[in-house]
Amino acid sequence: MACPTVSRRFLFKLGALLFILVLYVFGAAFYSGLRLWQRPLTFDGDVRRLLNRSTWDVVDVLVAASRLEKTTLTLPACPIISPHLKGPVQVDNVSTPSFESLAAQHPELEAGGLWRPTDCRSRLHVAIIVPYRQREHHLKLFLTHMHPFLQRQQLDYGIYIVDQALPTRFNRAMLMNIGYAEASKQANYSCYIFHDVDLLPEDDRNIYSCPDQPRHMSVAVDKFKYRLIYSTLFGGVTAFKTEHFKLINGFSNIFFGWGGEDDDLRQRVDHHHLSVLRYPMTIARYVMVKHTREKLNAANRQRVEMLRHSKERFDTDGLNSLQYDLLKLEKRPLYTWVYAWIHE
Ligand SMILES: [Mn+2]
Repeated sequence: MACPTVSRRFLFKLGALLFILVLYVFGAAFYSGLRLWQRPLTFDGDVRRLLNRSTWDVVDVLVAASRLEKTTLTLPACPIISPHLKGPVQVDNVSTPSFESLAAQHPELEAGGLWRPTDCRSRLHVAIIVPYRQREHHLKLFLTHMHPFLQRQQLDYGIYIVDQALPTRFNRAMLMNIGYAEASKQANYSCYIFHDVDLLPEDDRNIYSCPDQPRHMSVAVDKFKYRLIYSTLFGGVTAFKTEHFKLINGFSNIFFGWGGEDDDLRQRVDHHHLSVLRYPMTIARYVMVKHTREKLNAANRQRVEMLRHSKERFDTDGLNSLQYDLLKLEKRPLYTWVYAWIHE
């Protein structure tokens, strides 16, 4: 008679335990804000973000992993060399489509100007950071050119336009830092490309990736007759692995107006015993869209003097001292708009 009683009690306990466990799992998933029923999850965004957390979020990870979009897990890795590359490409630096018509031409983009291949798993997760102010014409040319360019390279990428509010002087370097800070909150990028808005790459074999050392991308620019104007040049377009950008404490924040900040960045790279890679000049070619220098971007006359003391500031001036007011972050159809106020 004792036997069935014990086993019934045991079953009851087991049932209660299972019930609590199920409640726990669903509660955890609900509390963590996982809106599992709203959209398919992605490995890069959701699961990586969850993996960065700790404690009972392990449950979330398991739940999320089970809900992963089939495509992201079962897709084969993209080939090392994209089959869609064309080599030298025509650069259109004249036409001015409206943002609306441009957006209509790119239904493949996710809001915020994000994209990833659908037929293979990209090897590269790249944020393109573009400092910007009142250069609408340039921005249109840039977006027209860059989306197809980056897609041919089969990148998993996002374009971040970092717009400095008026009326302080333009601070290209600080906008780069802000772009890095904001983009890294959006996704776990492993590679950052810091890109002037007026430079358009002429050859898609110039892969927008981040190798084992920082890379200077804009080696040969038409404005400078496709010559490197000095050997340590590090302006225009540069590529950094996330860990390297952190290591050098990002850009300096104190260069207002034109010039100097790129040389300071180069000094940071050298100081940390990193080297600078470059693609061959035949590939790393760029068109620079013509423009005049804006009033609020006049040459910084102190830049030579400032550069003399760069080294003293590397540890205290950069990502770790970055201060700005984020006025707006908007996921527009063709790019993520980061609108920031900088104190001068
Ligand atoms: Mn320029």
